[in-house]
Formats: sequence, structure tokens, C-alpha cells
Amino acid sequence: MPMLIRTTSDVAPSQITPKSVYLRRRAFLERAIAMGLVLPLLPAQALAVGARKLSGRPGPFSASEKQTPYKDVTTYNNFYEFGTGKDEPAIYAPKMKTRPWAVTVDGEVKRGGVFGIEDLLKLAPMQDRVYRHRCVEAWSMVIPWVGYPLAELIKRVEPTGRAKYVAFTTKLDPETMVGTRLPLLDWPYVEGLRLDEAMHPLTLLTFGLYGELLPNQNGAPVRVVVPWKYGFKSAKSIVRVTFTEQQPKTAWNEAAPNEYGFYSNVNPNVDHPRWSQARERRIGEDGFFTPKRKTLMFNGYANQVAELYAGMDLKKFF
Ligand SMILES: Nc1nc2c(c(=O)[nH]1)N[C@H]1C(S)=C(S)[C@@H](COP(=O)(O)O)O[C@H]1N2
Ligand SMILES: [Mo]
Repeated sequence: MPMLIRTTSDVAPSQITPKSVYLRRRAFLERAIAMGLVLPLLPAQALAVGARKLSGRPGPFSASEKQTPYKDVTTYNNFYEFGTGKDEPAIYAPKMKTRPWAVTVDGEVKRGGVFGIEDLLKLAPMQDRVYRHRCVEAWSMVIPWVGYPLAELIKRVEPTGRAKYVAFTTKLDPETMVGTRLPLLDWPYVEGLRLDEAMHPLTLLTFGLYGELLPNQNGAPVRVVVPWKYGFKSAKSIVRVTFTEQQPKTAWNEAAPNEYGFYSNVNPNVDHPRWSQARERRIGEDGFFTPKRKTLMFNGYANQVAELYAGMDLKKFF
């Protein structure tokens, strides 16, 4: 992957051009070059302007494991708003409009308000971070995300002394989100973290993957990624971030409280009532004879996060 060292402040809204416009522009440039109208000395960058590129400085905590192929990352998804099939988000989500987009920050904060997506993109320098991603369904991927710590946003909005939790609400658009016409979950999708989990430097406010803006099926234009928790804690296509004193009600916990706890830290010693969590299938390497991988405590991030849960019974607070 080319490492375009580029901070968000360099990403003007005008640079995030739809691919069609970019392709037309490139075709025009190529014709112009062929006709000798433009010197073909244009730096490679000039042709890349308008691409939906988004990459950053190399960030901390990156896993060195083999990355899951882009194709799998973008076609094997859980995004129930677009259906329960793994292939359905890639089919239906492209219709979702992600511009204009605003995220409301409210609740127990001193400087809440409405943040346009272009402002959020510029709030802090982008980082490239490769994280392991462990779904509660016992499969995993390794994904190169692009984003910055959620803590950057939290510090700017100044939570009050009463704020103990943060809730993330996903967009609800029954027009394009065909799955929300069915009562699969109590829509809109809501997830939540304890404030210290949300402030942890691993928790990423995420705008891209594989060096480009997030495809819609992966949660465009902005999602969270919390790599030591089961995937469902990482809410996609967020429109609201609410700081609360009480633990927020979250979609999966409300739907099946005995199966999906509020914490949902990856834990090979606490099985799901209907299956083991001791092992996982790594997407992209699952041949018939491929052995499953051992699931690691906190998905391998124990050194970073175990202290958040010191003294807690993780079987009780699963
Ligand atoms: N809004 C919303 N966010 C969601 C989901 C969802 O159904 N709706 N699914 C979750 C689950 S179960 C997983 S495993 C991850 C999948 O993220 P990915 O498709 O980018 O790999 O998104 C999570 N975030
Ligand atoms: Mo998941």
C-alpha cells in the first residue's frame, strides 16, 4: 500500500471527490496528455487528486499479521441495517447517502454541538492502524484502518464530571437501510462504552480502511473501532455521540441480554451460551483443513487494556 503521508488538514472537502468525477477528470487528463496539450510531467500526485484516498501517519499498536484481503473486508460484513446476509451490506449500502453528514454530540458535555463530517475529518491528524477484528460469531480479520483516537474528539467537547458512559447511535434511514424495515433489533442501532474505554488510545474514530475512505458497508462516513471487544461494539455510520451518567441501553444487549453483555470484551474463557469463544476462523485463510486460531484474551490487547478491568469479575461483567 502506498504510504501517502498526509494529515487531515490536507484533505480539503474538494479532494474527496466521487470516483466517477475523478475517473472522468483522469480520462480528460490522459486524453490531454495524448494530444500533447499537457506536459506528461505531472507528478503522480496530480492524477491522484480527487481519488477517495485517505491515509495517515503510521499509528501505534499496529498488528504485524497478514492483512485480510480488501475483497473480504468489504464483502463479508455485518451491518444488519442492510440485511443479515454477510453479502448484503456490500449490495445495499452503496445507496446510502454519506454527504452531507453530521454527528450530534450531546448529553453530559460542556461543548457539544453538531459536527459536519468535513470538520470531523480535520479534527486531528489521521493515523494508519492495523487492528485484529474479532466478531462474536468466532471469525476474525486483520484490517488496516485510518482514523484518530476517539479521545481527540472527547477532549474537545469536554465531558462534565457526571459523564460516565458514551453512547453511539447509527443513522436510521429505512429508505436505503432495507434491514431496518424488519424488527431484527430495536432501531436505530446503539452501542456504548464506559468513558475510560472510549478515552483509551486504542479506541479509534475511523474514517477509512486500506488507505481510502470507508466503503459504506464498513460504516461510512464515520464509525468507531474498539479492537479488544467483539465487533458489534464498533458502531458504524454514526450520527450521534451521547455522554451519559447511566449505562446506556445498547441494541444487542437489549435484544439478548444473556448472550451479549455490555462489556463484550473478547474473552476465550467466557463462551457464548450457544458456542465456544476459545477459537476463531481467520477470514481469508479458512480452507477445509486450516486449523482454527486460538482466541486471545482481549483479542491480544491485554497489555494495553487489562488494567481498565482490574478487580472486575469478567464472567459476571461479560
Ligand atoms: N450500525 C451497525 N454497526 C455495526 C453492526 C451493525 O449491524 N450495525 N455490526 C457489528 C458487527 S457484529 C461487526 S462484526 C462489525 C463488522 O464490521 P466490518 O463489516 O467493517 O468488518 O460491525 C459492527 N457494527
Ligand atoms: Mo460481529
